[in-house]
Amino acid sequence: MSDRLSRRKLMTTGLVAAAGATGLGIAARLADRYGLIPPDDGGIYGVGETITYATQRVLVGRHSMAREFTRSDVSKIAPVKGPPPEDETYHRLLAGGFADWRLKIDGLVARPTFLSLAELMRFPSENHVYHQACEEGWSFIAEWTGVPLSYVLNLVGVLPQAKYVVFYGFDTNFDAADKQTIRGKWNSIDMADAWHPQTLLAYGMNGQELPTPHGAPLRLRLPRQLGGKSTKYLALITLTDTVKDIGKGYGAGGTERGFSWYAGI
Ligand SMILES: Nc1nc2c(c(=O)[nH]1)N[C@H]1C(S)=C(S)[C@@H](COP(=O)(O)O)O[C@H]1N2
Ligand SMILES: [Mo]
Repeated sequence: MSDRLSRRKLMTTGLVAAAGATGLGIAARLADRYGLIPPDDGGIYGVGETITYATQRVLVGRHSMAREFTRSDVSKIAPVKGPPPEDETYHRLLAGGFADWRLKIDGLVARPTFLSLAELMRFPSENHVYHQACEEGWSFIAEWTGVPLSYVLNLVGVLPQAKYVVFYGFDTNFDAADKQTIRGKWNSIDMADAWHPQTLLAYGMNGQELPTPHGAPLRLRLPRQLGGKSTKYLALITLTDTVKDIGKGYGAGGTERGFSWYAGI
């Protein structure tokens, strides 16, 4: 596939994803034109599945992948940004080896779910060696082990209206009754990044369990964006059609402090 053709395909895919909220019919027609109607289009999730399928298929292009390294490239030192949360619940769970920790997944999903670390570890796991860069200027290469976010999304069944996946770490008051008062380390990504094959829910780093300061028990790794988007110490993942009603409505805690929401590299 030529560069130009793959770029065009990518743009089309963006349109397909964007159409999710405004015109499912348009998305379906586009997907159809590109031969991306999946065999289960007539199934329960209908057009939603088509959008998912079309997005995944087209994005699995060489040009949209972050560079993968080998184990011998792993950096000797991995800096930390964002110390472990002070949250009491977090420290109780940490002391218990996270046996009682559950990842909650809710919002625009067919099956809201709680997953234990043991359950996540039983899912098909992947190792990725890629680069993580902080907006502060430092970076490192590490090997991450985990389950692709896409696997978990398929498990819970993403509803077609979903446009963003929102991640809340334990250093966020994510259970605030009033979403406007949410403060801390929450972030969101669009569905194209959510379905991307290199987007990982990581519980391992450099062949060990994920060290506490790097986000134990579970963190996001999103290699095509700056490290700040890779939320650590995960507690809750919510699928939503809008982020306007969360905090100041900019899509991330950091965005309220001046960082751009999209941090693609
Ligand atoms: N929950 C949470 N996630 C977070 C942060 C944080 O402070 N809290 N810091 C972010 C920033 S700015 C970066 S660069 C990376 C750092 O990851 P590391 O500590 O594993 O190097 O985590 C991101 N995820
Ligand atoms: Mo960062």
